[in-house]
Amino acid sequence: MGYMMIDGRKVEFTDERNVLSVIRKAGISLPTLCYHSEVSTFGACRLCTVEDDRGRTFASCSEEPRDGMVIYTNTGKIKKYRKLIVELLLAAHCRDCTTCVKSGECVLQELAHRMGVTNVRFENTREIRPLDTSSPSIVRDPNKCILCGDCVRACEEIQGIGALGFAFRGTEAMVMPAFDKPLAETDCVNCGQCRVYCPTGAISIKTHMDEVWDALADKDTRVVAQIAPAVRVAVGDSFGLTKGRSVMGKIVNVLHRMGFDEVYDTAFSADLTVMEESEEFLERLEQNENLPLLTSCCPAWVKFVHDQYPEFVENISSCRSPQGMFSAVIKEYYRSPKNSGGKKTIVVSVMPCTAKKMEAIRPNSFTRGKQDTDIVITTTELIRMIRNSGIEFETLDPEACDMPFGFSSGGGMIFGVTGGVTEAVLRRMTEGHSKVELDAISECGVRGSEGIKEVTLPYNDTQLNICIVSGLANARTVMERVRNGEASYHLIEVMACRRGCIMGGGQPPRAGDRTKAAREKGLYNADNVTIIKKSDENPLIAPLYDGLLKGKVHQLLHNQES
Ligand code: HC1
Ligand code: SF4
Repeated sequence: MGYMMIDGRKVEFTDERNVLSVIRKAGISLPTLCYHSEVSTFGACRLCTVEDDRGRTFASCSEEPRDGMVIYTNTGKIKKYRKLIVELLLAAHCRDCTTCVKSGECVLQELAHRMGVTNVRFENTREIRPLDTSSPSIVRDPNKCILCGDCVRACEEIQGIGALGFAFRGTEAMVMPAFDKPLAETDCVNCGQCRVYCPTGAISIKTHMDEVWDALADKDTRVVAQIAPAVRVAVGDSFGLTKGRSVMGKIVNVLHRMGFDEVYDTAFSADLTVMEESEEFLERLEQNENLPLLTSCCPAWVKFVHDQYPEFVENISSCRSPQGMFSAVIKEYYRSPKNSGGKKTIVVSVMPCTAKKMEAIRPNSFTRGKQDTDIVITTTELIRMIRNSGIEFETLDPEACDMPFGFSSGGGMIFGVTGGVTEAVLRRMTEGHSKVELDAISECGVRGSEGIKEVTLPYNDTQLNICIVSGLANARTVMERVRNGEASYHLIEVMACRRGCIMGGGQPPRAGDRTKAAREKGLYNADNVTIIKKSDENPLIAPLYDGLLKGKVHQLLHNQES
């Protein structure tokens, strides 16, 4: 512990990793473009520069706090310096701000405003480069890149992929995939974390909002929505509502008003996933085959296994993800003329995830050779569509989902947070459903935001070893141990994004620790207030198996051989 003087006030520090963190703790929001507490410090943008009592200026992100330091954060010299940095960045940046997809959310735009940069004196001499639209999930616009390296470090350090890197030097420097390959031809898993970290419009979501509006405008089309668990806790704060609180009822209402014919909750099909995955898990345990079972809900993780650990492909659960199962069930239901009313059916899936756009077009997730999920939009696109519609979201009353698939258990809802799939599967595998039994599961180590969690618990006469992972760099650590025989598990749950889908690549970015915790709490609270917690006790599930799914379980709920 020590003390430093910041702008004339005494501030205590303990284990803060740099002066910048101490300054922020003191309630001063120093600007940064390249600093993120979860990745390594790059120190390139210099916007966090401060001055000490001897007139020395330095980047506060790269300096350790020392007892007795005297720091000034807003001297005239520093203000001028920061303004010049922003002006120079703007000079080398495409300035189509009014039409940029990131307009209103761009950190560079916000800083220009904050620093009072109203004029750029320098000409942009950088060559105009083509956009990379090869990925089904994200778009790279090199003309908007400010070389902060945030995407490079997110991809390398958090995801362990390294699909992006720096090329060339000096004024020629650029961020791009190796050999300037299109992103779709690299090991990119479409997770969108680079887009979450990118402060400008250089990496953005490949959007599909126009396709949804077109479908809604077509009178001969039935447009059905499914909404993923993690979406409901990441929309409210964009409309001034409490961070992290579930606004599922309002989302259902706004989609109905926009013209969706039916609105469903993907947590319903997460219940189906629990049924199928638990059965598959018990079968594999009994036959001692293809263990560890690797979860299959997260498409970025599934691609990661195919690309990096092909010898474990057989271990991946054959279950479709809840998105895939639901779309197949919806399409099957509306195939019957009685249900379709003579209209063609389009399924729109609202996801926190950019990789779900890739999953939707993966041929082994099709039914009878046809794509089931027609359009995937992310939470960010949903928010834009709500704004576009002009509907005052914050004033809407909640509405319930539609029938016949309108009820989900709490187990289905917690899929959106790391450990949720495992917890729901354990609930299914446990006989009772009393509070004592359910609390014992939630307290066995499945919950919490750590990137790697290990749980050991007795099941019949076996000790089950389960590993729960979020973040693909963590997944690599675990898979290396498994490959080398240093660790052995019966089940490995992986979500590619740290903390799970609540922090997916399609969620509104710039979520700080408070937002992350609030989203997590929001999903657990949604579970808390649901009477039925176990997927197998969802009253709509048994009739579905006895009816629409009869004889078609494999065809509709499992991936086809590819
Ligand atoms: Fe997820 Fe899933 S939890 S993958 O994180 O299994 O995207 O929310 O919809 O499909 O249910 C995402 C979230 C989501 C699926 C479910
Ligand atoms: Fe890397 Fe994910 Fe971005 Fe692809 S989408 S470049 S894997 S961070």
